Amino acid sequence: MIVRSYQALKGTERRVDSDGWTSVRLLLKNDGMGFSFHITTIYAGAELKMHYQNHLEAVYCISGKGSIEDLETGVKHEIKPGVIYALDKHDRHILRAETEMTMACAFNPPVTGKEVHDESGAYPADEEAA
Ligand code: 9YT
Repeated sequence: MIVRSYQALKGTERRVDSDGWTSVRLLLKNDGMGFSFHITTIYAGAELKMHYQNHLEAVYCISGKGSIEDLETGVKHEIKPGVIYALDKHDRHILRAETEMTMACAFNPPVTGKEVHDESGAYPADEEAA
């Protein structure tokens, strides 16, 4: 069994900071769960264009308010506490935070913790998993 605390991990290398967001990775690939699990804070006013070509991601909004735009269709959805979005088609999207948002995110395949977004807003495929 793995038991961990967000409070304990947020001051360690499991916290990753980037433009407009910070994320604490509570579960990573080497935990062997088949997915990774992150608590991500999106800063107020952030506009994040992303395209996870190598991963599926589900994101549940715990707090805050914003929107997600599907860049294939142009459709926008309101994101608020209780709403989940799942990028089941590796959907190109823009996440906009009106206020600071706290999100719980699961990635399949799991991220290793070393990834950074490339210019297309993707994380690279895990070479070891191929
Ligand atoms: C909501 C979202 O996808 N934000 C980007 C960061 C990502 N959740 C991560 O790497 O933890």
